Amino acid sequence: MKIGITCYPTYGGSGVVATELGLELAERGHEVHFVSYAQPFRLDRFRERVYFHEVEMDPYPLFEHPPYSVALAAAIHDVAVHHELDLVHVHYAIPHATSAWMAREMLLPGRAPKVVTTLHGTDITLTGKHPSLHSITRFSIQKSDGITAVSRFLRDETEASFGVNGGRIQVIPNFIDTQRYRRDRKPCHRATLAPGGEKILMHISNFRPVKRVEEVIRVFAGVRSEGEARLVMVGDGPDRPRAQALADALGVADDVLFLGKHTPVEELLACADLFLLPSESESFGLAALEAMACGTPVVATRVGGVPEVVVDGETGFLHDLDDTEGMAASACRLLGDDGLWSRFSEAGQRVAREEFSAARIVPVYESFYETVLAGGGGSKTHESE
Ligand code: GMT
Repeated sequence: MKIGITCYPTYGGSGVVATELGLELAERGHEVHFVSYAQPFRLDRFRERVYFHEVEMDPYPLFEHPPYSVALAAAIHDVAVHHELDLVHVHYAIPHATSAWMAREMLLPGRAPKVVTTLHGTDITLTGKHPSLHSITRFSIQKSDGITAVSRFLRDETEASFGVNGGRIQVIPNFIDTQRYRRDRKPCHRATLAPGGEKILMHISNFRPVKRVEEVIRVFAGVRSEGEARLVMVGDGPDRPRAQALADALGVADDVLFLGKHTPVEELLACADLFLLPSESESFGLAALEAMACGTPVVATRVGGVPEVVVDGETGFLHDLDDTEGMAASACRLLGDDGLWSRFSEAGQRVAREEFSAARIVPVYESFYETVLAGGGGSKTHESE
């Protein structure tokens, strides 16, 4: 197949999944064309059958807000024509599903690629719900030839918030390359991250409010009050200064390392003892899956699709949103009991391997594409009017 992929190229789960999917599809013999405003950050070296098309934007002074959605539609259209794409797979509904719909409308039905939209999370739970975007988000999702969501939670949310028939949405969970994400990676950075042999807690995110990075610091302060430990914060975003200030205020700043954006994350996760994810909302929690694959147990909030990934009491512990003390207690329990920790670590690796490996999930996308190309996928031309 010839497949176009559009995603956000920046640090974030949907871009990671889109890029890894594209690379896996290319490995399996498909021709893959990424279309975005910048090179996706994990598209870091030459691969056979993989192409990148940058969306051109003319910074004309009249454009206080340059029309990216339209430029993207034109770029998808042009790539579809020149490379005879069979299908365009967009990740994150806004504005990608809208741009793909416009590109498809520009072509005659026989020459237009099918459009598959994967819903990732905040496009449904946050940004798409805003009154200014709700109707166009709904319309664009409905107009897709195929729709997937990364968890059952997100499928149900899409049905509830946008009135999209859940039967039209195929749940395809996120996946992981279990050859890359594993415990026994060398070299190990433990000695650098925790020179005194302390236990290592880790958090990775884009430090946006939904991730509650201050809660990460509070949970760590609870753990630190019980014994020696270090917290490694990976990523960057608007709440980083707040988290740093709180670490100072709680007297734990010397044991908190803010690394900033860092890839590959697997070499850090493989030497962590615990992963903290106290998000307010999380459609899936790819970072938790990455941690599990690296044998790092997870302490997280019981929100959204997280229970579909982290098995409570087996690969991690889940808590209510404001249960800071409970999360700290669970962390201490895991860190203080080597036998328990090993069981959780092994279970996490097994679940990642058996349920979320690329080898298992990528063929599900391929067969979904085939269904959509054969006219399935449940496209309803006028359903949204
Ligand atoms: O919120 C983020 O971290 C970024 C966002 C994205 O779209 O890039 O993440 C969402 O998609 C990820 C990949 O499917 C999921 O693992 C995250 O749970 C989801 N984030 C939220 O739902 C808040």
